[in-house]
Amino acid sequence: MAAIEKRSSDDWQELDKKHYLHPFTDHKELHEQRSRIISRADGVYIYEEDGHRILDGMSGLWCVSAGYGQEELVEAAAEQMRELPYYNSFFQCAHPPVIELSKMLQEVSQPHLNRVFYTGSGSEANDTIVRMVRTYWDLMGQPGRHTIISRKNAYHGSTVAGASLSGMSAMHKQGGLPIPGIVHVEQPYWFGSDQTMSPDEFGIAAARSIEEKINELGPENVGAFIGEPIQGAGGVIVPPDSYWPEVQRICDEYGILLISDEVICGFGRLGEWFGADYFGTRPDFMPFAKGVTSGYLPLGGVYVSDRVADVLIDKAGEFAHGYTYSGHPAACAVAIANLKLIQRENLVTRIHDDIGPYLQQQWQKLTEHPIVGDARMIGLMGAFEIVKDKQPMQRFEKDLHAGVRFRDTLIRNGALMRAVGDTIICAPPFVISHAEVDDLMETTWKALDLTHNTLQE
Ligand code: PXG
Repeated sequence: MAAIEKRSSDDWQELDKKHYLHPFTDHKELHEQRSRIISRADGVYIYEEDGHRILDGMSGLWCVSAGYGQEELVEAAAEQMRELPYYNSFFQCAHPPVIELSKMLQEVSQPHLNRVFYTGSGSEANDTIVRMVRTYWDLMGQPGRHTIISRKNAYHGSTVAGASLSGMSAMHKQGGLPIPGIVHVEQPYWFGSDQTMSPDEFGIAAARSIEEKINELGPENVGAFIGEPIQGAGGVIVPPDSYWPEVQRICDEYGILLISDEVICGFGRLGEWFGADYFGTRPDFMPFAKGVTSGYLPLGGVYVSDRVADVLIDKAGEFAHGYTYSGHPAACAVAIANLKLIQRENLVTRIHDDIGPYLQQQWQKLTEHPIVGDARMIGLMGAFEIVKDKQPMQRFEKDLHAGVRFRDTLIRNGALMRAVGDTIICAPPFVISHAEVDDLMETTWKALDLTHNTLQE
């Protein structure tokens, strides 16, 4: 028997209004319009209740790497739920899926990342890290080192610690954040700067803002630096080449732990297994979520380096932290099936050598459009900037909502990307075909032309 009744779009929208509080949503605005009811999906396409087909250029919320309708992921969950739907790893217990997954995760990561702690989400992973960083330094006899440096416009989650690590002022205003001991420095967003420096000079300057903060606070008070290899939710901010090597140098010089937030970049998105591999950093922690299960079930976690894990294991006694769903067996089984699929189909190499370059080449051409000022794409993670003038660069007036206009036009024409202000971001499923890339780009050009026309009215 189906668990969910059949209802019309109107009925769903009405019930939604009455009973459902959405994440990151202005409900007044939502209720004046109507929610978009997505009722099924296959491959790279999602379908609205009325049958309208949309190419999902965001992989859900950056997570459906393997695409929709992968039977082996569905089967892995069903089989595991029949065998053992739930058991925990508290009180000296474990189960095969969580152990097997931990071994597989170690095999795809850098050699010093041998241990994994599980959570239900990326936010919980970052909460875990805040406690681990501070506990590590306590155990090392340096309890002053409780401050964690993050960046403006970063996104690290919505829990109290996750939102504090995030560098978004709108989030900090709600709920009295950030919590003490979390500070924010400059992001490496060259296009958003006054562009007086070369990108590489700007990258060094952005990294040096970390060093300045360390010296301002005193190195004995700083425990860690956290950054997304490429900032995702903030607008796919690709740092200049000079940035990450300089950040690594600073962390090494001051003995500060490096946290590479791999919730979006991890598991192949950039054509390498992790963003840290792409940029050549050696993190002490890697929070992950999303792509580990291709979003089919919720699972997150933290890779912990030997440097930190050895101390926690030897000296912490009981680390009093954990979740009911840490290492949920069905989620772990889906993650195992997902990693096997990515490996068998060589999806990471495919992004590196084939579909990545194919999309990147067409993406770059978008700068030939009169309202596109910059286009960037690494692996299958990209953005372009909608601008009024290119030289000197000038944005459209804010109240024209150029980004949202483009996004809505694009969706009406059958493809989906997200607007972060007038920055348009894109991260399609790894399985997207060449023909589907052509389809995505054709729809993008069409929506750009239509948006351009309405902006001139
Ligand atoms: N770190 C990073 C880098 C993320 O992108 C999280 C942590 C938190 O993960 P959870 O699983 O708790 O959501 C994220 C999540 C957007 C958007 O609009 C991005 C995320 C979540 C929701 C919306 O781009 N990223």
